[in-house]
Amino acid sequence: MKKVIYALLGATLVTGISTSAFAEEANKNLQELTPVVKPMATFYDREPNNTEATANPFILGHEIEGTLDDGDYHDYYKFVPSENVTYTLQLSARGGTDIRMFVSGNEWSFTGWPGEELTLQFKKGQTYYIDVYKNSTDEAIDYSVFTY
Ligand SMILES: [Ca+2]
Repeated sequence: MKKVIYALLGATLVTGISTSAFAEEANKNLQELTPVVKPMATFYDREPNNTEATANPFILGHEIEGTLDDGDYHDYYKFVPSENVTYTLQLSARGGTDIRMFVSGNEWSFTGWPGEELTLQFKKGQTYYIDVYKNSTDEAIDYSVFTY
Protein backbone atom coordinates (compact mmCIF):
# COMPACT_ATOMS: atom_id res chain seq x y z
CA MET A 1 0.00 0.00 0.00
CA LYS A 2 2.85 2.39 0.81
CA LYS A 3 4.32 1.82 -2.64
CA VAL A 4 1.06 2.84 -4.25
CA ILE A 5 0.87 6.03 -2.18
CA TYR A 6 4.47 6.91 -3.06
CA ALA A 7 3.73 6.19 -6.68
CA LEU A 8 0.68 8.45 -6.62
CA LEU A 9 2.59 11.17 -4.81
CA GLY A 10 5.37 10.91 -7.36
CA ALA A 11 2.89 11.13 -10.20
CA THR A 12 1.32 14.22 -8.63
CA LEU A 13 4.71 15.88 -8.25
CA VAL A 14 5.65 15.13 -11.82
CA THR A 15 2.29 16.37 -13.02
CA GLY A 16 2.64 19.51 -10.92
CA ILE A 17 6.07 20.27 -12.28
CA SER A 18 5.09 19.61 -15.85
CA THR A 19 1.97 21.78 -15.49
CA SER A 20 4.09 24.59 -14.08
CA ALA A 21 6.63 24.21 -16.87
CA PHE A 22 3.80 24.22 -19.39
CA ALA A 23 2.37 27.41 -17.87
CA GLU A 24 5.76 29.08 -18.08
CA GLU A 25 6.12 28.01 -21.68
CA ALA A 26 2.62 29.26 -22.51
CA ASN A 27 3.31 32.53 -20.74
CA LYS A 28 6.57 32.93 -22.66
CA ASN A 29 4.79 32.22 -25.94
CA LEU A 30 2.13 34.77 -25.05
CA GLN A 31 4.77 37.39 -24.34
CA GLU A 32 6.42 36.68 -27.68
CA LEU A 33 3.11 36.96 -29.51
CA THR A 34 1.86 40.08 -27.75
CA PRO A 35 2.82 43.14 -29.81
CA VAL A 36 4.61 45.84 -27.87
CA VAL A 37 2.60 49.02 -28.22
CA LYS A 38 4.40 51.98 -26.77
CA PRO A 39 2.14 54.58 -25.19
CA MET A 40 2.03 57.69 -27.35
CA ALA A 41 1.78 61.24 -26.12
CA THR A 42 0.18 64.08 -28.01
CA PHE A 43 1.97 67.43 -27.99
CA TYR A 44 -0.47 70.26 -28.62
CA ASP A 45 0.30 73.52 -30.38
CA ARG A 46 0.64 76.25 -27.74
CA GLU A 47 1.03 79.91 -28.72
CA PRO A 48 3.29 81.78 -28.87
CA ASN A 49 5.39 79.40 -30.95
CA ASN A 50 6.09 81.40 -34.10
CA THR A 51 9.89 81.37 -33.79
CA GLU A 52 12.63 78.91 -32.91
CA ALA A 53 13.11 80.81 -29.65
CA THR A 54 9.51 80.15 -28.61
CA ALA A 55 9.27 76.61 -30.02
CA ASN A 56 7.07 74.13 -28.18
CA PRO A 57 8.91 71.09 -26.76
CA PHE A 58 8.48 67.80 -28.56
CA ILE A 59 9.80 64.21 -28.28
CA LEU A 60 10.32 61.95 -31.31
CA GLY A 61 8.07 58.91 -31.38
CA HIS A 62 5.05 60.92 -30.34
CA GLU A 63 2.54 63.07 -32.15
CA ILE A 64 1.83 66.77 -32.67
CA GLU A 65 -1.67 68.24 -32.98
CA GLY A 66 -2.08 71.86 -33.97
CA THR A 67 -3.90 74.56 -35.88
CA LEU A 68 -2.64 77.41 -38.03
CA ASP A 69 -5.43 79.97 -37.58
CA ASP A 70 -6.18 83.06 -39.66
CA GLY A 71 -3.12 85.12 -38.84
CA ASP A 72 -0.91 82.31 -37.58
CA TYR A 73 1.68 81.24 -40.16
CA HIS A 74 4.20 79.24 -38.11
CA ASP A 75 4.17 76.65 -35.33
CA TYR A 76 7.65 75.67 -34.18
CA TYR A 77 8.50 72.51 -32.25
CA LYS A 78 11.89 71.68 -30.79
CA PHE A 79 13.51 68.40 -29.72
CA VAL A 80 16.89 67.00 -28.70
CA PRO A 81 17.26 63.21 -29.23
CA SER A 82 18.82 61.29 -26.34
CA GLU A 83 20.43 58.83 -28.80
CA ASN A 84 21.19 58.54 -32.51
CA VAL A 85 17.90 57.55 -34.12
CA THR A 86 16.12 57.29 -37.46
CA TYR A 87 12.51 58.41 -37.57
CA THR A 88 9.91 58.95 -40.24
CA LEU A 89 7.92 62.18 -39.97
CA GLN A 90 4.63 62.68 -41.73
CA LEU A 91 2.43 65.78 -41.87
CA SER A 92 -1.31 65.34 -42.15
CA ALA A 93 -3.55 68.35 -42.81
CA ARG A 94 -7.27 68.93 -42.60
CA GLY A 95 -9.01 71.99 -43.99
CA GLY A 96 -6.37 73.07 -46.49
CA THR A 97 -3.36 72.03 -48.51
CA ASP A 98 -1.24 75.19 -48.27
CA ILE A 99 0.80 73.76 -45.43
CA ARG A 100 4.27 72.25 -45.11
CA MET A 101 6.65 71.14 -42.40
CA PHE A 102 10.25 72.29 -42.44
CA VAL A 103 12.47 69.94 -40.42
CA SER A 104 15.92 71.32 -39.66
CA GLY A 105 19.07 70.50 -37.74
CA ASN A 106 22.62 71.83 -37.76
CA GLU A 107 23.61 69.88 -40.87
CA TRP A 108 20.47 69.64 -42.99
CA SER A 109 16.88 70.66 -43.56
CA PHE A 110 13.99 69.02 -45.41
CA THR A 111 10.51 70.13 -46.40
CA GLY A 112 7.62 67.70 -46.12
CA TRP A 113 4.28 68.05 -47.87
CA PRO A 114 1.02 66.67 -46.46
CA GLY A 115 1.09 62.89 -46.73
CA GLU A 116 4.77 62.71 -47.62
CA GLU A 117 7.03 60.56 -45.46
CA LEU A 118 10.38 62.05 -44.48
CA THR A 119 12.75 59.45 -43.06
CA LEU A 120 15.62 61.24 -41.36
CA GLN A 121 18.57 60.51 -39.12
CA PHE A 122 18.85 62.47 -35.90
CA LYS A 123 21.99 62.77 -33.83
CA LYS A 124 22.12 62.45 -30.08
CA GLY A 125 22.31 65.78 -28.26
CA GLN A 126 21.64 68.00 -31.29
CA THR A 127 18.76 70.44 -31.42
CA TYR A 128 16.18 69.98 -34.18
CA TYR A 129 13.15 72.03 -35.16
CA ILE A 130 9.92 71.26 -36.94
CA ASP A 131 8.33 74.40 -38.39
CA VAL A 132 4.78 73.69 -39.55
CA TYR A 133 3.88 76.66 -41.75
CA LYS A 134 1.50 77.97 -44.37
CA ASN A 135 2.39 80.49 -47.05
CA SER A 136 -0.51 82.71 -47.95
CA THR A 137 -3.90 81.35 -47.16
CA ASP A 138 -6.00 82.86 -44.39
CA GLU A 139 -7.97 79.67 -43.89
CA ALA A 140 -7.49 77.81 -40.63
CA ILE A 141 -5.73 74.48 -41.14
CA ASP A 142 -5.69 71.71 -38.56
CA TYR A 143 -2.73 69.40 -38.77
CA SER A 144 -0.98 66.45 -37.17
CA VAL A 145 2.65 65.43 -37.34
CA PHE A 146 3.25 61.71 -36.83
CA THR A 147 6.69 60.36 -35.98
CA TYR A 148 7.47 56.63 -36.14
CA1 LIG B 1 1.91 79.65 -34.12
